Amino acid sequence: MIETKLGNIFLDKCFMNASGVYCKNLDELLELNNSNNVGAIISKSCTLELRHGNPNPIYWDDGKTVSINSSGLPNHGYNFYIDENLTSKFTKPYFLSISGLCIEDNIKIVEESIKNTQISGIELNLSCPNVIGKPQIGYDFEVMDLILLEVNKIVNIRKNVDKQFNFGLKLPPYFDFSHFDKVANIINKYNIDTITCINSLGNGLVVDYESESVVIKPKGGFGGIGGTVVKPIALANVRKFSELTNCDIIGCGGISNGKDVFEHILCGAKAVQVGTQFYIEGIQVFERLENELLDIMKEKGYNKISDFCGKLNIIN
Ligand code: RRO
Repeated sequence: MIETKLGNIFLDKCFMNASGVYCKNLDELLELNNSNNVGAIISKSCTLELRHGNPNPIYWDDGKTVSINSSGLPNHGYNFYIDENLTSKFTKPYFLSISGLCIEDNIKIVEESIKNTQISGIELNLSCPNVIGKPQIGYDFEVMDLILLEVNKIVNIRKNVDKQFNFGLKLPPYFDFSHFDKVANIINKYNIDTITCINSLGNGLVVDYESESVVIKPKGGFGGIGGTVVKPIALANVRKFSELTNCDIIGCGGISNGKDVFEHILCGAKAVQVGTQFYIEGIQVFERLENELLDIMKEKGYNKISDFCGKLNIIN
């Protein structure tokens, strides 16, 4: 009922974790792999070398509506995530999220990761908001074009022998039609299979009224915003990129119940990733979301995702 395809890769369920949430360590990745309700798994964004990330506290949420994080890209270094001793343990499609600190790092990580035939694809993260001194690539269109040109060449080496390999991007949220057009025009020059919309809304600020203080430590309290508050922005990005590109869209942002999943798919998402609500609720969230989505589909008379994917009604 809720199987889907991303590029040429089949997912028996349309649910994934959002990169960053419970996917840094082996036990976390295995828990995702062993869930009956998750269709594919993705790693924490990785860099060339191990990173400890920013000083605590790096995360805060209000239990549902808003989260803020400034994790600062903590990860074990890319070698950990492409090691065959790790990847051989996975029975689901496994995507490597890559967030190199410079173009050369991204190229090196992509070059090495395409050698591992157990990896189903990469999600190039162009939208980490939390590394001090490193602006989000997704907001610098010239650099974005340059990186995609180089990475696309390398990924094509693998794609030429393996049609099942996915090249995906994770984008920041855009807010202006001219930016949607510019980014889509860049993406359409390359052989990109998926776009994940959206990463957290960069550099928000949450204030604790009682203590008159920020709620996280790094960068004076600024961080990436997630939670249900970002859903309308996520839906707009899903919708726009599904209209402007031929990529399969992975919806991410503001999903806490089956209705949110349904809306993402209605706007054009072929799969969804769950971040804040996964962090709050743990692995059980995927079973609940699946049951809630199935109830909605039954009520509306839909048998499969393609029955309503992208079929948002417009008022004439
Ligand atoms: O690690 C982080 O601080 C982080 C990353 Br890489 C990202 O892509 N998005 C986010 O909200 N946090």
